[in-house]
Amino acid sequence: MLSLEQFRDERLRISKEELAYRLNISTDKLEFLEQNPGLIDLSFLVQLSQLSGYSIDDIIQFKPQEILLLDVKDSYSKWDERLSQMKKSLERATEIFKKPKIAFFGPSDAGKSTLINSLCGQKVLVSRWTPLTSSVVHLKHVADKPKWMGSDEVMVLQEPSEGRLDYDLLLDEEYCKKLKIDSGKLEITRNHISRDYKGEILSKAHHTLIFVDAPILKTCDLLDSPGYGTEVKGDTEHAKRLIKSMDAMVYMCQSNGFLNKKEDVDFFIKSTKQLPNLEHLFVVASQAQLIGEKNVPLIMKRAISATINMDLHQTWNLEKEMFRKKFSNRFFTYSLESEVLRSRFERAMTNFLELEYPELLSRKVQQEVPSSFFALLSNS
Ligand SMILES: Nc1nc2c(ncn2[C@@H]2O[C@H](COP(=O)(O)OP(=O)(O)OP(=O)(O)O)[C@@H](O)[C@H]2O)c(=O)[nH]1
Ligand SMILES: [Mg+2]
Repeated sequence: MLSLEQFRDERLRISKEELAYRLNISTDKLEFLEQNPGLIDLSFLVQLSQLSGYSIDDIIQFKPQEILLLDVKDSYSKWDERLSQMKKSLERATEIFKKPKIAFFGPSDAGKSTLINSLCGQKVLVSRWTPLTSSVVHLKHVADKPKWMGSDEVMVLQEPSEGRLDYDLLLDEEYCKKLKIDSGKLEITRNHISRDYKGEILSKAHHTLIFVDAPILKTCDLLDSPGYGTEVKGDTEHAKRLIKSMDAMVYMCQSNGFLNKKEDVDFFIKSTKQLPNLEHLFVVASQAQLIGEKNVPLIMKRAISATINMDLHQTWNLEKEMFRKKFSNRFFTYSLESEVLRSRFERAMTNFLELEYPELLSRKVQQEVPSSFFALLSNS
């Protein structure tokens, strides 16, 4: 049916009033005909044809323009979802992919600070006979230093008044500024991490962060602890606090008294139990030059049987024999003087840092972040 109104709008492109004027009829009449096209007569059509230049056929067969639609699929909303999934996966993977925190424990004078210095290839920590280290000292690679620390190399923190220090917030500006008691160049550590010659603790420091340019720190954080079992109760407390936050542990005890005191065995067992994985344990008989190479098997055998009797195998759900084998493999010696006495430890530590730990993390990422990026990126 003829749609006069659309014909006027789309073909003639003139207003109702103008067409009415040209047809010499009233606007009301035209409006009436537009609304009732069945009442349009032939003479009206002839008049309209003359006026518009369109044939009557054209006018009658006029079809209003349809509004077309190009049906395009929305390929963006699926990307919104994929990108937010990728963001979540990336956040989780970043959380998992953290360098291990390797904590050093052991009685005073075991040689913890000395070993950390030799792993770093520089004398970052003070070491000497008599109880020395007085706060947890946390070595991180210089590239990990947050910009807001400026040219400072060291940040000394107090424990929060409530709860424990949160290791995940150690580089957070607001968190650190609340707990900071000092910061500056490496020299300031003298005032905070060591006792004086009378054994007095000089500072309220609980945790001292030092940023050092040492290759090993690209693969891990190293945490020195005060020797436990000193007269100072705080020292043992520092050590206990650290145990809860570590990923791997180096337990050190002098070779000439290697795990032969009840106090050492007790501390060793308690702290070892916190480890998620037996392969993250290094038990080191230090200053092994004091006993000599030929006595190593003897002290190892004695230390292993002193510690293995305590049902430790249950901690890692291992059958007793398998546990004995794996556990015995975690015992090492160390000596500054003798390459033979330190090479097995150095190889195991290198292997742990270069291969074992990164592989463990990548397995964890694959388990916990199942939708791999490549699957998310594929266009299907
Ligand atoms: N000759 C020799 N001396 C060592 C070796 N390891 C440690 N020492 C010495 O043992 C003493 C104690 O070493 P530290 O590294 O201070 O011991 P620590 O375990 O950090 O002691 P605290 O901080 O008191 O808990 C220092 O005089 C070191 O030089 C070693 O392999 N060979
Ligand atoms: Mg020390």
